[in-house]
Amino acid sequence: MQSPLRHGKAALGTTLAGGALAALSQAPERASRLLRHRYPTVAVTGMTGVGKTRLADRLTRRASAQAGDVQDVGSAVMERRTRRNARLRGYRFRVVPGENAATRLGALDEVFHDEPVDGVLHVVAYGHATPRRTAGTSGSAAATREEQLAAELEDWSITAHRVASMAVRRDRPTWLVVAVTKADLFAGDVDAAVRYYSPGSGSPFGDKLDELRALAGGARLSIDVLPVCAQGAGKKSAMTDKDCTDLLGRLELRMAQLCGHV
Ligand SMILES: Nc1nc2c(ncn2[C@@H]2O[C@H](COP(=O)(O)OP(=O)(O)O)[C@@H](O)[C@H]2O)c(=O)[nH]1
Ligand SMILES: [Mg+2]
Repeated sequence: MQSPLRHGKAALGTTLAGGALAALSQAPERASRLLRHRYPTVAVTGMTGVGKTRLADRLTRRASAQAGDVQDVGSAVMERRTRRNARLRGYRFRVVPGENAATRLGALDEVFHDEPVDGVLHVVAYGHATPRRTAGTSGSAAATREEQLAAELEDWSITAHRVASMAVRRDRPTWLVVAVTKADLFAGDVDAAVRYYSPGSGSPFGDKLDELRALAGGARLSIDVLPVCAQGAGKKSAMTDKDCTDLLGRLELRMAQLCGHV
């Protein structure tokens, strides 16, 4: 072995360089951990027309298109929205395109596998999804509420599978919030709607959630079901603007708790 004294200078140089390199290579890792802590990523899932874009826009305080402007329903690209607050905390939302989009599978891969999100906001509308306007089709494509509920269930089966495999792969818990939106359209039925989407309720959707929890393991996955309304309640609605704002506030508070922001 060579004497450390004789090569003192060189050895010192190497140590310094090594230390600096190590610090540099750790920096992105640390920065991404900090970013994840302050700006957790949230996948916004759900079938086309349930109100994902509108809800993500409300949650990020982004001015949204006016009610009735449905050109965007069924957007084919993954929409990215970031919410920031004054304390440098917020969320990075990833709105996954609904079932008709060719880009859906890639988007699902991205949020549940390639860059796994911290939490999932799954949007449902109690059978009130707005039908997508398909070019070249005339007349109403209105599906019955039963058909819509069946479609929501089918859509959820696919997403639930992805959520389960993400949850079992990671060491920290995943959260899922089922956002039952468009509550203004069923203002008198909100409790029944929340029950329908709740684990242990015995409903078809509840059964799927029970399956998911069994697959993922209860401690790895938290599930909340919250009613919400992302659009000013109409004149005919039994729900006021204030009711909607309150519901949105409850959803925001719960998400902040789940992300450790409060
Ligand atoms: N009444 C009511 N309509 C809503 C609500 N949220 C969204 N919508 C409407 O539902 C349609 C679909 O919403 P959008 O966010 O584009 O759905 P997405 O396809 O899931 O992104 C749009 O016409 C919205 O104006 C809501 O809370 N209440
Ligand atoms: Mg959309």
